[in-house]
Amino acid sequence: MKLRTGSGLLLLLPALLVADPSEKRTAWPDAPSGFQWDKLGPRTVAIGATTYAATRHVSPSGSDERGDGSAKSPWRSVGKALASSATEGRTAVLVTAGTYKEGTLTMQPRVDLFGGFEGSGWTRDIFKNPTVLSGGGEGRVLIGADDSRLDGFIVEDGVFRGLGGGILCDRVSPVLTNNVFRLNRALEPEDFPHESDRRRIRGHDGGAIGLINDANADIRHNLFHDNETGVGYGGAVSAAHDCVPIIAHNVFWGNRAGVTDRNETRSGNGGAVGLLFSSRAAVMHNLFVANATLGDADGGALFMEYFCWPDVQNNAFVGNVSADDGGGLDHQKFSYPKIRANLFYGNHAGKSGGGMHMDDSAAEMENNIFAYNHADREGGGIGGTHGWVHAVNNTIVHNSAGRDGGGIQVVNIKNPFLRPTILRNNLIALNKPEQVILPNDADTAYNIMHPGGYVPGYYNKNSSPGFRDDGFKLAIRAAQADPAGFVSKLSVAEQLAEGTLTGRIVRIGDFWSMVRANGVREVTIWGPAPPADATVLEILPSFRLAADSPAIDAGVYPDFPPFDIDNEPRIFPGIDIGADEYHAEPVHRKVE
Ligand SMILES: [Ca+2]
Ligand SMILES: [Ca+2]
Repeated sequence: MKLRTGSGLLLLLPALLVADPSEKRTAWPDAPSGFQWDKLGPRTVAIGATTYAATRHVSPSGSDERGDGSAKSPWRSVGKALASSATEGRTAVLVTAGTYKEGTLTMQPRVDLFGGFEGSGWTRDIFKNPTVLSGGGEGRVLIGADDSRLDGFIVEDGVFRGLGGGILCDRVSPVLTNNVFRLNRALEPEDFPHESDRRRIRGHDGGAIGLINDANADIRHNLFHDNETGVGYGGAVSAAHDCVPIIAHNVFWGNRAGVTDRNETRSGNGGAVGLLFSSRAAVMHNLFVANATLGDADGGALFMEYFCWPDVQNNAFVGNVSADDGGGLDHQKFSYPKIRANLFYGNHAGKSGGGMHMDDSAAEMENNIFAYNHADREGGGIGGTHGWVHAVNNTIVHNSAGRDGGGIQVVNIKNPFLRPTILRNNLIALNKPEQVILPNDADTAYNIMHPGGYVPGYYNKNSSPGFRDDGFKLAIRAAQADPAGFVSKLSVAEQLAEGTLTGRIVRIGDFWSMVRANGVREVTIWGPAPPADATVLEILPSFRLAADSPAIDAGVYPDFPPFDIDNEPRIFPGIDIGADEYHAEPVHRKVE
């Protein structure tokens, strides 16, 4: 087990304890709580000059033969800089705008690569100076190393018939920050048995990033879009065999798994991220939009199976699609995710679990909001087969299913050793065709279910939820896509209070997104250009409570999460039902 922490104390703990995500919080002392949507995606960061014993320079106008790696006489290739690092201390390699197609680059320990420079004054802006490492559609772009960093690059067109189309990390843990990973592909195995009637056959995982064997990469502030697996898990990122990565503050948009699984063997699970075999990621503060699984596979955005126990916290899963189960998230085969304070809006499953699904697996869920998710068969918000869930203080509203359980549908026939599902203090309302379908032994009490209180269980109330009326529509006057920032600026007719809409989930027809920022008559949303004929921008309700909501102070179950979805405190007695604790004045807890 490798450690990234600077804390000497942790080194004394047994390896098993260090692998627990709660230990990761200790190892990551600035791990933020509460939503942090203003910190999403790539940013231009300053480089600590004193950190480095040597600084090397690379530019398309430089020369590997005549240059010396100085600012005045840079090298031409990144490969030359990687081969010429200082013998002691760290080396920073500064790279100017341009496209570098050098075959597969192997990162080196103690060498940090920084893109986004211009070559006259060597100032940095990763959006103005796009610095592209290209696989040219012919090979993998990078191989990772320990104690190394890749920051401010565009990694594109890596195509490899194996694990990790963009970058492979086999038992190494680089820092990958502020990059764009796009159009990378892990191709299906040469001899993949398409004609087999077996399902879940191992393919090649990780369209952009493949982590394997204790690879504990730090993956933060990146943008992943349009990466794919042919047949394999994790259209953008995969982690298998005891990996403990941080996956935080990233945008995952339009990544797909299983795109060549033509006979639907269900072998490409996890449209954006796939975790396998005891991999316990911290998946936090990410935005997942429009990711998909094909080939009858599960987990439109995030999938895990075989003893994966990640922290899944403060993410937004929006408009993701699975061919089969779990439109937003699916956990299987004795995984045990802790799913806290996430938004699940508008995800779609071809079978069960529009927002989330479980299969032979269990989860702790608190402070999540599930809204507008749909399953073609059962479990519009949450679906489960042979699973268990402990769900406290969630808000599950306006979800729908083709058959049963508009809000929640969980069955368990074959795993009698899993405890009966437990629901407490949840606000489950306005789902169709009904709020919940649960086994008779499910333990439900002290929830609001509306309309139609669930009969088995005690003290479930049937009262209207009383949400704040904060959904509204804006008339779009003009739209301007900014491909470098992967956002679009929408001019709107109405006058807005500046800076009030960041993090709000929006919909333009079938196009889902999130607000990045807003001015008085302008809304910037994430993603590629919205539909050209769009006229209405729908700001969807936040499902926080109104001052007169019957959910306020109605929670009587004492084992509740001490903070709400916004990290505002809950104080017993008088806690509220659902994900939001009502405060007349919003409590802004500043986490330092
Ligand atoms: Ca209260
Ligand atoms: Ca609140």
